Amino acid sequence: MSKTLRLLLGDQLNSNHSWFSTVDDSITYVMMEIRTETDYALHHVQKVVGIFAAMRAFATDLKIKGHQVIYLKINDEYNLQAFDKNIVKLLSEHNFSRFEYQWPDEYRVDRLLKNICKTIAVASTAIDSEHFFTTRNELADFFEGKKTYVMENFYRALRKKHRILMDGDQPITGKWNYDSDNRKKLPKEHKPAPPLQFNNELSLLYEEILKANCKTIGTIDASQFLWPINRQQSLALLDFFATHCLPLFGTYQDAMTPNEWSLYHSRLSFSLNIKLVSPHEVITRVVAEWNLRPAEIEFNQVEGFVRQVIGWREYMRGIYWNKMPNYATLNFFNHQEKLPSWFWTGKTKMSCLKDAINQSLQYAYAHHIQRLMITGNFALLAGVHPDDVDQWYLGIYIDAFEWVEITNTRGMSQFADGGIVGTKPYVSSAAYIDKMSHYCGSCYYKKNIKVGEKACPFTSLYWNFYDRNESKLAANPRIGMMYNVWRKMKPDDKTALLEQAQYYLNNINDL
Ligand code: FAD
Ligand code: DLZ
Repeated sequence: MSKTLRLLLGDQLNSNHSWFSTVDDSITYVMMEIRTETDYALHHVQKVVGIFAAMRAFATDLKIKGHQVIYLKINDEYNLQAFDKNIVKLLSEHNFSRFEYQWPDEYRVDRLLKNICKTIAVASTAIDSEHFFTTRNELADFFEGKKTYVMENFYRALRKKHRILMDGDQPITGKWNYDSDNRKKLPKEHKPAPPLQFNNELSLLYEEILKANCKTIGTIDASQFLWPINRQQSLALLDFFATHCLPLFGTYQDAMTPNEWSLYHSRLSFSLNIKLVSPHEVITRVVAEWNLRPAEIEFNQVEGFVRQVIGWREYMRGIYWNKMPNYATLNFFNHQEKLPSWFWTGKTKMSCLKDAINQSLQYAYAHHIQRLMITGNFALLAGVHPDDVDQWYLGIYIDAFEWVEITNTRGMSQFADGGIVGTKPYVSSAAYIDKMSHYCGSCYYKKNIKVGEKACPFTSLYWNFYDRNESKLAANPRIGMMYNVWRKMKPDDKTALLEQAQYYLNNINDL
């Protein structure tokens, strides 16, 4: 009997994949916990534990269904700790005559697997992971010949193509995008529903990871691991989101407040990115909820969510496959600074950054506006090298995989791509942070003070950013207005702001 070895990666846990529709004794699946993957970034400990737990649960499930599975644990002595070494060894030891894999989501692994196939003596094939709405090249084809890649156009085309919230060729309500309704601050006394957390007992797995000496960041309560680690829990989280969070998702999508770490966000990104649920299932469930409760759930809530999943998520993936590997080298502003040391500890006097970083260390999660307008905003204003920024984001979040991390970080957040993903840099002074959050009231720094000991660093760094990048940004029509304000400022005020910014940049680790 000719035998086939099929590789499954840690983010390919799609139980609905056509591979699993029949049980075939000539096929063996291999899954491996390996050091090349635990070590390519300084991952959050919850990310490593979560992925290993989900991989193990998936392998067990496959075995229960009758599939043949080889599972290499991190401390197994015959584990050679790299995809290529383990595959070559397994092929020869078990006399496989074929090797198959699903197209990976990451460029590095894509190259690696293609190279393996060139060196092994057996036939090989790769197929789609059957997860996304779009193919790897769909965005490139859609924008062929265009100078800019406008996300909104791609999003509308996908809504039409997949008939989501549509009435024939038109959006069901007559309007495509409700973003302008989705920028409310959380009322002071408002208490969101507590997030659904799971109590997975993963202490033994955590001990194995400690024994393997994998270097990680962040904290964990492994006896009550809170993230979903299987399909059933992922579907429960989706259900929880649709029932309890969707009604206010859009309204408070951009809001930030201390001690509420996820507000009305879905926290589905981990389950989605490792493919325990599909974007199709997520959209279907959410649209069904809106159809059931149209009086309770305003349209801006559901449209806002759908836009994140079929708009931004698919768009970022398309940009990644269109622009890699060059994308990873882009540094439009030629930023060279190091990430402040407190990004790794949360020990800063700035209330917003302290909260966003500490919650990231505690939960391996921050919501989009915390990532974009707090940590990302600060890194950009401080002129941090995009490589450093990428390394931080690629490690710290449980949902961080390069295809969606780098496009958001280097692209949307750091504008290091010079405007492929975004039309302008996402920077702000204290005013925006105060408008959208409750951080400033309790901060050591004062939002209204521009210079002096208690001046909020965001404000002087903001003007310093515009001043030092004038030659690159002044012609951008979306920010011309800021340059008018800057030019009209009194020379003494400008000098004071720039001196204040320089002082902060010189003492960045002490802020
Ligand atoms: P919700 O707010 O509930 O949104 C629903 C879903 O929409 C998310 O689960 C996600 O799948 C999708 N989504 C929302 N925004 C985006 C976006 N900008 N790009 C792609 N998909 C989106 N997302 C990741 O999945 N992995 C990352 O490594 C990652 N890194 C980021 C780095 C930076 C600097 C920024 C600004 C954003 C990053 N994002 C990343 C996008 C976004 O912040 C997260 O998807 C979101 O916070 C995940 O939380 P959630 O599931 O509660 O999202
Ligand atoms: C992120 C990650 C980690 C930490 N560990 C593993 C692992 O041990 N084995 C594995 O197959 N996958 C792991 N992953 C996910 C991979 O890094 C991911 O599959 C690739 O980046 C492709 O997206």
